[in-house]
Amino acid sequence: MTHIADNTVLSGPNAEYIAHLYAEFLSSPSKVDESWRVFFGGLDDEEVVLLQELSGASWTPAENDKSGRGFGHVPANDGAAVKPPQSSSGVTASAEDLKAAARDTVRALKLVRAYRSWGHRLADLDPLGMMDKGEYAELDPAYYGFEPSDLDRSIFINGALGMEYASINQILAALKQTYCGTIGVEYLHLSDPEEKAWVQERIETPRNKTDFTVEGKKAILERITAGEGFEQFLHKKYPGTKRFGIDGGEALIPCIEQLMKRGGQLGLEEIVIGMAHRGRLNVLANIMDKSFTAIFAEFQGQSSTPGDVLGSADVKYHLGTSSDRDYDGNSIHLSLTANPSHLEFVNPVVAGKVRAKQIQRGDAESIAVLPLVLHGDAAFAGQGITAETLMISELSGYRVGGTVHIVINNQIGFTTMPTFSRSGPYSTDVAKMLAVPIFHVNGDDPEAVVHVARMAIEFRQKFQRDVVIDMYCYRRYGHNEGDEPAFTQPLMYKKIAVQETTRGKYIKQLASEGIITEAEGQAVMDAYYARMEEAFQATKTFEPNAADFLGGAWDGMKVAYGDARRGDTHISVEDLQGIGKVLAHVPEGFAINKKLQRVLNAKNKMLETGEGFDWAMGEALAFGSLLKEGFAVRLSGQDVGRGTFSHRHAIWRDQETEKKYVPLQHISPDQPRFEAHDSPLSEMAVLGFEYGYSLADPKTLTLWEAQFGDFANGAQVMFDQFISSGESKWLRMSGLVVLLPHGYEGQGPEHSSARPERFLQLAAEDNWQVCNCTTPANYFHALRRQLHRDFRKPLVMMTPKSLLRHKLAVSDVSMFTEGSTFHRFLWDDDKGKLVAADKIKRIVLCTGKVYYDLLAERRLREIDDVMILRLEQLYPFAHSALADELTPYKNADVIWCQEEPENQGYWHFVDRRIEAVLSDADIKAKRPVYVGRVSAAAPATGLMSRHQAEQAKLVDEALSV
Ligand SMILES: Cc1ncc(C[n+]2csc(CCOP(=O)(O)OP(=O)(O)O)c2C)c(N)n1
Ligand SMILES: [Mg+2]
Repeated sequence: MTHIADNTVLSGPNAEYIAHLYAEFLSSPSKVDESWRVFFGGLDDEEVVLLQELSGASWTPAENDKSGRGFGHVPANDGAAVKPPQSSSGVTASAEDLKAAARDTVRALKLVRAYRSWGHRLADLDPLGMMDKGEYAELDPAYYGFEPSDLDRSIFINGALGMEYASINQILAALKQTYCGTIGVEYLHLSDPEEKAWVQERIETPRNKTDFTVEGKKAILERITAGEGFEQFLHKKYPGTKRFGIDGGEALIPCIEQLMKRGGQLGLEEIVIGMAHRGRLNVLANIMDKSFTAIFAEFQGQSSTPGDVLGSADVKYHLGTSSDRDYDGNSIHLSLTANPSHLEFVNPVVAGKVRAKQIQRGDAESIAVLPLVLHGDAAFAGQGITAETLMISELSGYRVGGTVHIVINNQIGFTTMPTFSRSGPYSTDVAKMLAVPIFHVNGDDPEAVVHVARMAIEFRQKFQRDVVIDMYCYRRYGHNEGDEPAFTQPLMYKKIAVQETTRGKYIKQLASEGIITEAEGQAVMDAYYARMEEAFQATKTFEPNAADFLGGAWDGMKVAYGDARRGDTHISVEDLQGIGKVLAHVPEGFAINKKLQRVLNAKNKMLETGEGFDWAMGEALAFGSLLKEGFAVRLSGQDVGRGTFSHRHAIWRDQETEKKYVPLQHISPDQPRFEAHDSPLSEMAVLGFEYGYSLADPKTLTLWEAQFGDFANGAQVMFDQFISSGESKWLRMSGLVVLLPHGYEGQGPEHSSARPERFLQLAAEDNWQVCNCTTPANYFHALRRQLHRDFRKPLVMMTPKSLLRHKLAVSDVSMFTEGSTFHRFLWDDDKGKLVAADKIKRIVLCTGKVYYDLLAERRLREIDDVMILRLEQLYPFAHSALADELTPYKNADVIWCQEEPENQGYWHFVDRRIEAVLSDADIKAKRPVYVGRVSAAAPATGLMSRHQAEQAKLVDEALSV
């Protein structure tokens, strides 16, 4: 290869000249001489692109460019033959020199690109030095044809890495510093050119390093000392007690500290943190400022909340809390979300909370409130909820302006090594789906960790997108501190046993830099220890503060009380008419769908006659009236805008333009938000998000609707671990409404049952409400009741399918207005036509749609001595009201009739409860008798004929005394 003495040979004009020749070559190869033809013909696609970039011209493909390489436009040359431009020294470069230079340049740039792509694979990420990095030919200059003798030659690289010219050796040094030090950056997968350029510039210019001031370095030391000191203190005082220590990953503490500090400078005011077990106590103490004394008291088995607080309490590494931190005058409010043991499931809950807080603050840019989620390496890679939560992060209904993720990558999951934990090289690979930067960093280089944290928060605040920090570290002890890790990882733990702590290493580094002496480093620890020792002594006289409960947005709320709990939920006739008009009004110029117009006509008829209000109208009136009263409404789930069963029509589409119109956004000029979001096809993340939203905002009616009720089991963890038990475990209320379409209508095993038995089995200690309403008005009151009481309880509502359009399942205007309210059970519609109470032979207790089947059949058979009573609310069970109701029917037998198989539905839940009611009511029947489908493995048959036969049989049995 030719050596080129004049290193300006491929400066701008020459590059442009070559590009020009190339364009000529493409339009007709014969336009350039043979040697150029050979040269150009030998370029691969990447080299062509590099050449194009090099010329600085923005070229558009010419018509005669058949190459598909986008290289057609010939730079203007006034038609004159193109001459090689002169170099700055006045020498005209020879064609051979130019070719050699061009070849050098494109190959050097290919090397640069390879490092940008793959350099992270050679980065020094593992503090234990055990990671197998592999070998990558593309990262070796020889791969591009550079011989050892070529390595010092100056090459034009057009500003890459901040250099115009550099030798391969210089280029390699810069690349290794930037991409293969203790930080590995994955960013070439970013699809937004501005974001990609920002990251590149941000890492390449300073060679991916911050030169910390002496103060900065001391602050980092102080924070890793806190991280280490806290764990060591607990290790000594409470040996063998589970704490899921951060030992080995102490750099987490300065990492979060930097996010807060830099974030505060960039407009951050609040952080909602979600995290796993690992390091949770340390974060509570060193980030959230939870008092050492309270933490130590918990280690001694005491509660850190006062004894009069109800609830089951939870283990110390799960509870939520909040606090305020101050940085250079920027105050940051922190709240740590309570989480269950189930790893990663807190992620969407955090996002939902953040969304609610952003709306409360009017933080439209998502600058003020940040979700910060910490993960374990195994959990992040393994749990599907990670992907689901990432997937919803950029959707308009669920955006929170980017989450900062920190993976505490201790290179192990319990006893499982990374090779068995994931298919890809990194535990963070799933995050690539978002095309956001991923910073891998060696946790034993705390300065690198802090540098990365700074870039991460800058990226998030600038672009409002997720960003991932993957902090490689190790786990000094077993999975918990009582475990023996050498059973399974003997070699790793031999290494860890002799591994000096991050803090120890950093003190040595600072000493070698002349910043502190080792003794001064120790003094930082001694001071921290003294504070903890003092706090430890104080546990003897520890009195817990008032529980962190019902503050802020929850001010004025109480622990639930009372029996009927109706709330004041009726509305005035004027309001009903006013809201109804808005719901049926088509704005000027809006091309309404013809079928929808018929639905609106029906609504108008309801308003005119005051009769026949259907389910959708009842719901819309509930939403509209709440909006009118100043409560926001947020509904999300699959296809909720139209409604799975085409009944809701909360969002209309202009038939010409597809423009959206949302009637409930036009209730009054100053109304709060009405949001209806068609969710992605996820149950878990979306339900978790809405639950989180409801935790942060008691003034918004927050609803999640399943497409069919049975799909709710795809979100089972949310029901079990959060919604049903959150208040008891963590003292966190939620007024979330869950709508679950349910009913036996011959649609087969998968679309009949919302599995009410599951929700009833979870019902205890007043944890939630489980309802199955049969009238639009009762549904209306149930929804409004969610906000018209001074406590919040989740509501799980079985909702109808065929009843959406059933002639009898309607309400009239009086059922919404003065004097109306929610009813926990509903009387027989034909009560007045039945025989006197003491002559009634049978009471059929039931819930839901089967009531209408029973009513129709009884009318057909003209039976007048069987009364049907509907339970509209299964839990809390209206024991005394039902006893009062049944008392007059002294001579009746009592059956429970359900459509569901005996092992499913409500029977096992109501059986003993009804028995107790009968005993209190002192009537002849001592026990209810079951009528319904026989026990079955699947919820329903897939055969219509069998379904109908079963249904007819159970109705017949229920009515045959
Ligand atoms: C969903 C779920 N499955 C299983 C477990 C049991 N478990 C607790 S910790 C753990 C290992 C987690 O590994 P990693 O995510 O790497 O975190 P680390 O403990 O290493 O910090 C497992 C499997 C759990 N908590 N949650
Ligand atoms: Mg791990």
